[in-house]
Amino acid sequence: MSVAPGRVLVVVPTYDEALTLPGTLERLRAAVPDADVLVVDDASPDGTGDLADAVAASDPAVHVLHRTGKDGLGAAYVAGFGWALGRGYDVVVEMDADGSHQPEQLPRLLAALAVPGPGGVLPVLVIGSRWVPGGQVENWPWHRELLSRGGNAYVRFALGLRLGDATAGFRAYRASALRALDLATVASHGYCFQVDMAWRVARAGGGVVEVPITFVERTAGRSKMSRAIVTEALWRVTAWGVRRRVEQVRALGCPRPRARVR
Ligand SMILES: Nc1nc2c(ncn2[C@@H]2O[C@H](COP(=O)(O)OP(=O)(O)OP(=O)(O)O)[C@@H](O)[C@H]2O)c(=O)[nH]1
Ligand SMILES: [Mg+2]
Repeated sequence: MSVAPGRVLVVVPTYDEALTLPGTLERLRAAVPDADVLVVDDASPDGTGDLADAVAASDPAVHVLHRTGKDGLGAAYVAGFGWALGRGYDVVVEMDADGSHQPEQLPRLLAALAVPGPGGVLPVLVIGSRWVPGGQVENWPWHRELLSRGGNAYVRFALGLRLGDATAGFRAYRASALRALDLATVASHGYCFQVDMAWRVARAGGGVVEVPITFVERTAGRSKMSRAIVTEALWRVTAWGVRRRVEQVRALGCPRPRARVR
Protein backbone atom coordinates (compact mmCIF):
# COMPACT_ATOMS: atom_id res chain seq x y z
CA MET A 1 0.00 0.00 0.00
CA SER A 2 1.32 3.42 -0.88
CA VAL A 3 0.89 6.10 1.74
CA ALA A 4 3.28 8.47 0.04
CA PRO A 5 1.91 11.99 -0.41
CA GLY A 6 3.47 12.47 -3.87
CA ARG A 7 6.98 11.64 -5.01
CA VAL A 8 9.25 10.83 -2.09
CA LEU A 9 13.04 11.02 -1.93
CA VAL A 10 14.85 9.51 1.06
CA VAL A 11 18.20 11.24 1.59
CA VAL A 12 20.76 9.02 3.35
CA PRO A 13 24.04 10.76 4.27
CA THR A 14 27.00 8.44 4.62
CA TYR A 15 30.50 8.57 5.95
CA ASP A 16 32.21 5.21 6.42
CA GLU A 17 29.02 3.16 6.46
CA ALA A 18 30.15 0.25 4.26
CA LEU A 19 29.04 -2.19 6.97
CA THR A 20 25.57 -0.73 7.39
CA LEU A 21 24.48 0.92 4.12
CA PRO A 22 23.71 -2.21 2.04
CA GLY A 23 21.32 -3.63 4.63
CA THR A 24 19.69 -0.25 5.19
CA LEU A 25 19.08 0.22 1.46
CA GLU A 26 17.64 -3.26 1.12
CA ARG A 27 15.22 -2.71 4.02
CA LEU A 28 14.31 0.76 2.76
CA ARG A 29 13.49 -0.42 -0.77
CA ALA A 30 11.36 -3.23 0.67
CA ALA A 31 9.55 -1.04 3.21
CA VAL A 32 8.80 1.93 0.92
CA PRO A 33 9.17 0.65 -2.65
CA ASP A 34 7.64 3.79 -4.20
CA ALA A 35 10.28 6.08 -2.71
CA ASP A 36 13.52 7.00 -4.45
CA VAL A 37 16.75 7.10 -2.48
CA LEU A 38 19.71 9.47 -2.61
CA VAL A 39 22.90 8.45 -0.84
CA VAL A 40 25.05 11.51 -0.12
CA ASP A 41 28.57 10.25 0.45
CA ASP A 42 31.48 12.41 1.54
CA ALA A 43 34.24 10.38 -0.17
CA SER A 44 34.18 7.74 2.58
CA PRO A 45 37.63 6.13 2.87
CA ASP A 46 36.00 2.72 3.46
CA GLY A 47 34.45 2.66 -0.03
CA THR A 48 30.83 3.34 0.96
CA GLY A 49 30.45 5.50 -2.15
CA ASP A 50 31.49 2.63 -4.43
CA LEU A 51 29.04 0.30 -2.68
CA ALA A 52 26.27 2.84 -3.21
CA ASP A 53 27.22 3.14 -6.89
CA ALA A 54 26.97 -0.64 -7.24
CA VAL A 55 23.43 -0.63 -5.80
CA ALA A 56 22.46 2.35 -7.98
CA ALA A 57 23.71 0.53 -11.08
CA SER A 58 21.17 -2.25 -10.56
CA ASP A 59 18.31 -0.21 -9.07
CA PRO A 60 17.12 2.90 -10.93
CA ALA A 61 15.39 4.23 -7.79
CA VAL A 62 18.74 4.59 -6.00
CA HIS A 63 20.97 7.58 -6.73
CA VAL A 64 24.31 8.69 -5.36
CA LEU A 65 25.68 12.17 -4.78
CA HIS A 66 29.45 12.12 -4.31
CA ARG A 67 31.03 14.95 -2.38
CA THR A 68 34.73 15.62 -2.22
CA GLY A 69 35.38 15.19 1.51
CA LYS A 70 33.87 15.01 4.99
CA ASP A 71 31.96 18.24 5.49
CA GLY A 72 29.41 17.34 8.16
CA LEU A 73 25.86 16.05 8.24
CA GLY A 74 24.30 19.48 7.71
CA ALA A 75 26.16 20.24 4.49
CA ALA A 76 25.41 16.75 3.16
CA TYR A 77 21.68 17.19 3.81
CA VAL A 78 21.59 20.68 2.31
CA ALA A 79 23.20 19.25 -0.84
CA GLY A 80 20.67 16.41 -0.85
CA PHE A 81 17.76 18.82 -0.38
CA GLY A 82 19.00 20.88 -3.34
CA TRP A 83 19.18 17.70 -5.44
CA ALA A 84 15.60 16.81 -4.47
CA LEU A 85 14.14 20.27 -5.07
CA GLY A 86 15.82 20.47 -8.46
CA ARG A 87 14.08 17.24 -9.48
CA GLY A 88 10.57 18.02 -8.36
CA TYR A 89 10.13 15.66 -5.41
CA ASP A 90 7.13 16.41 -3.18
CA VAL A 91 8.49 14.95 0.06
CA VAL A 92 12.09 14.74 1.28
CA VAL A 93 13.02 12.30 4.05
CA GLU A 94 16.12 12.33 6.27
CA MET A 95 17.36 8.94 7.43
CA ASP A 96 20.64 7.65 8.88
CA ALA A 97 22.42 4.75 7.19
CA ASP A 98 23.47 3.04 10.40
CA GLY A 99 20.27 1.13 11.19
CA SER A 100 19.20 3.43 14.03
CA HIS A 101 16.25 4.60 11.94
CA GLN A 102 14.09 1.68 10.93
CA PRO A 103 12.85 1.89 7.34
CA GLU A 104 9.79 -0.15 8.35
CA GLN A 105 8.64 2.85 10.42
CA LEU A 106 8.90 5.32 7.54
CA PRO A 107 5.35 4.66 6.21
CA ARG A 108 3.99 5.96 9.53
CA LEU A 109 5.98 9.19 9.16
CA LEU A 110 4.75 9.66 5.61
CA ALA A 111 1.16 8.93 6.61
CA ALA A 112 1.36 11.60 9.33
CA LEU A 113 2.10 14.23 6.68
CA ALA A 114 -1.45 13.68 5.42
CA VAL A 115 -3.17 14.09 8.80
CA PRO A 116 -4.51 17.63 9.28
CA GLY A 117 -3.49 19.40 12.47
CA PRO A 118 -5.35 22.14 14.38
CA GLY A 119 -7.38 24.27 11.98
CA GLY A 120 -7.29 21.56 9.33
CA VAL A 121 -3.76 22.52 8.25
CA LEU A 122 -1.49 19.73 7.03
CA PRO A 123 1.91 19.44 8.72
CA VAL A 124 4.98 20.25 6.67
CA LEU A 125 7.44 18.39 8.90
CA VAL A 126 7.00 15.03 10.63
CA ILE A 127 9.69 14.06 13.14
CA GLY A 128 10.26 10.46 14.19
CA SER A 129 10.61 11.05 17.92
CA ARG A 130 12.24 9.06 20.70
CA TRP A 131 10.98 11.32 23.45
CA VAL A 132 7.20 11.32 23.03
CA PRO A 133 4.83 8.70 24.49
CA GLY A 134 5.38 5.46 22.58
CA GLY A 135 8.85 6.48 21.44
CA GLN A 136 11.86 4.55 22.71
CA VAL A 137 15.53 3.72 22.29
CA GLU A 138 17.06 0.24 22.14
CA ASN A 139 20.53 -0.56 23.44
CA TRP A 140 21.51 3.07 23.95
CA PRO A 141 24.02 3.68 26.74
CA TRP A 142 22.60 5.76 29.58
CA HIS A 143 24.98 8.65 28.93
CA ARG A 144 23.71 9.00 25.34
CA GLU A 145 20.10 9.06 26.55
CA LEU A 146 21.00 11.66 29.15
CA LEU A 147 22.74 13.81 26.54
CA SER A 148 19.80 13.56 24.15
CA ARG A 149 17.12 14.23 26.76
CA GLY A 150 19.17 17.05 28.31
CA GLY A 151 19.92 18.57 24.92
CA ASN A 152 16.26 18.55 23.98
CA ALA A 153 15.27 20.13 27.31
CA TYR A 154 17.80 22.90 26.66
CA VAL A 155 16.42 23.43 23.13
CA ARG A 156 12.90 23.81 24.55
CA PHE A 157 14.15 26.31 27.12
CA ALA A 158 16.34 28.34 24.75
CA LEU A 159 14.14 28.39 21.65
CA GLY A 160 10.64 27.77 22.97
CA LEU A 161 10.25 24.91 20.51
CA ARG A 162 7.55 22.62 21.85
CA LEU A 163 9.11 19.41 20.64
CA GLY A 164 10.12 16.29 22.53
CA ASP A 165 12.91 15.43 20.11
CA ALA A 166 14.18 18.39 18.09
CA THR A 167 17.55 16.68 17.50
CA ALA A 168 16.01 13.60 15.85
CA GLY A 169 17.27 12.81 12.37
CA PHE A 170 14.45 10.60 11.05
CA ARG A 171 12.00 13.02 9.47
CA ALA A 172 9.87 13.85 6.47
CA TYR A 173 9.52 17.36 5.02
CA ARG A 174 7.14 18.66 2.42
CA ALA A 175 9.36 19.97 -0.37
CA SER A 176 7.32 23.17 -0.38
CA ALA A 177 8.50 23.91 3.17
CA LEU A 178 12.15 23.36 2.23
CA ARG A 179 11.71 25.54 -0.84
CA ALA A 180 10.44 28.38 1.36
CA LEU A 181 13.62 28.35 3.48
CA ASP A 182 16.93 29.97 2.66
CA LEU A 183 18.96 26.77 2.81
CA ALA A 184 22.11 28.57 1.65
CA THR A 185 22.33 30.22 5.08
CA VAL A 186 22.33 26.91 7.00
CA ALA A 187 25.74 26.69 8.65
CA SER A 188 25.06 23.94 11.21
CA HIS A 189 27.14 20.81 10.86
CA GLY A 190 26.19 18.20 13.47
CA TYR A 191 23.10 17.49 15.61
CA CYS A 192 22.20 21.14 15.74
CA PHE A 193 21.40 20.95 12.02
CA GLN A 194 18.24 19.10 13.04
CA VAL A 195 17.35 21.76 15.60
CA ASP A 196 18.18 24.49 13.08
CA MET A 197 15.81 22.99 10.49
CA ALA A 198 12.94 22.39 12.93
CA TRP A 199 13.26 25.94 14.21
CA ARG A 200 13.37 27.42 10.70
CA VAL A 201 10.26 25.46 9.68
CA ALA A 202 8.39 26.49 12.85
CA ARG A 203 9.34 30.15 12.51
CA ALA A 204 8.17 30.09 8.89
CA GLY A 205 4.75 29.07 10.27
CA GLY A 206 4.82 25.43 9.18
CA GLY A 207 3.18 22.72 11.25
CA VAL A 208 5.58 20.28 12.91
CA VAL A 209 4.31 16.99 14.39
CA GLU A 210 6.06 14.12 16.14
CA VAL A 211 5.45 10.43 15.60
CA PRO A 212 6.91 7.93 18.10
CA ILE A 213 9.69 5.71 16.78
CA THR A 214 11.98 3.04 18.18
CA PHE A 215 15.58 4.19 17.73
CA VAL A 216 18.02 1.28 17.64
CA GLU A 217 21.70 1.72 18.52
CA ARG A 218 23.95 0.84 15.59
CA THR A 219 25.38 -2.70 15.70
CA ALA A 220 28.17 -2.11 13.16
CA GLY A 221 30.39 0.72 12.01
CA ARG A 222 31.47 3.68 14.06
CA SER A 223 29.53 6.68 15.39
CA LYS A 224 30.59 10.08 14.07
CA MET A 225 29.32 11.74 17.21
CA SER A 226 32.07 13.86 18.78
CA ARG A 227 32.77 16.45 21.44
CA ALA A 228 32.98 19.07 18.66
CA ILE A 229 29.45 18.20 17.54
CA VAL A 230 28.08 18.61 21.08
CA THR A 231 29.98 21.88 21.53
CA GLU A 232 28.68 23.24 18.24
CA ALA A 233 25.09 22.40 19.26
CA LEU A 234 25.54 24.11 22.61
CA TRP A 235 26.91 27.38 21.29
CA ARG A 236 24.63 27.62 18.29
CA VAL A 237 21.44 26.91 20.28
CA THR A 238 22.58 29.40 22.92
CA ALA A 239 23.25 32.06 20.27
CA TRP A 240 19.85 31.46 18.62
CA GLY A 241 18.17 31.60 22.03
CA VAL A 242 19.83 34.91 22.92
CA ARG A 243 18.82 36.36 19.54
CA ARG A 244 15.26 35.18 20.14
CA ARG A 245 15.13 36.92 23.52
CA VAL A 246 16.55 40.13 22.03
CA GLU A 247 13.90 40.04 19.29
CA GLN A 248 11.20 39.51 21.93
CA VAL A 249 12.42 42.51 23.94
CA ARG A 250 12.61 44.66 20.80
CA ALA A 251 9.09 43.59 19.86
CA LEU A 252 7.84 44.83 23.25
CA GLY A 253 9.24 48.29 22.55
CA CYS A 254 8.02 48.38 18.97
CA PRO A 255 4.65 46.60 18.70
CA ARG A 256 4.76 45.26 15.15
CA PRO A 257 3.25 41.89 14.19
CA ARG A 258 5.97 39.22 14.22
CA ALA A 259 6.24 35.54 13.48
CA ARG A 260 6.38 33.73 16.81
CA VAL A 261 7.34 30.21 17.63
CA ARG A 262 4.92 30.14 20.56
N1 LIG B 1 27.83 12.64 4.06
C1 LIG B 1 28.11 12.66 5.38
N2 LIG B 1 27.44 11.83 6.21
C2 LIG B 1 27.74 11.88 7.53
C3 LIG B 1 28.70 12.74 8.08
N3 LIG B 1 28.76 12.54 9.42
C4 LIG B 1 27.86 11.58 9.69
N4 LIG B 1 27.24 11.17 8.55
C5 LIG B 1 26.18 10.17 8.41
O1 LIG B 1 25.07 10.65 9.14
C6 LIG B 1 24.39 9.57 9.75
C7 LIG B 1 24.38 9.77 11.27
O2 LIG B 1 25.72 9.70 11.76
P1 LIG B 1 26.15 8.78 13.00
O3 LIG B 1 27.60 8.54 12.97
O4 LIG B 1 25.27 7.59 13.03
O5 LIG B 1 25.93 9.74 14.12
P2 LIG B 1 24.73 9.84 15.03
O6 LIG B 1 23.57 9.02 14.53
O7 LIG B 1 24.50 11.28 15.18
O8 LIG B 1 25.37 9.26 16.34
P3 LIG B 1 25.17 7.82 16.95
O9 LIG B 1 23.89 7.91 17.66
O10 LIG B 1 26.33 7.64 17.83
O11 LIG B 1 25.14 6.82 15.83
C8 LIG B 1 25.11 8.29 9.33
O12 LIG B 1 24.47 7.73 8.21
C9 LIG B 1 26.51 8.82 9.00
O13 LIG B 1 27.21 8.01 8.09
C10 LIG B 1 29.40 13.62 7.16
O14 LIG B 1 30.27 14.42 7.53
N5 LIG B 1 29.06 13.53 5.85
MG1 LIG C 1 23.77 6.99 14.27
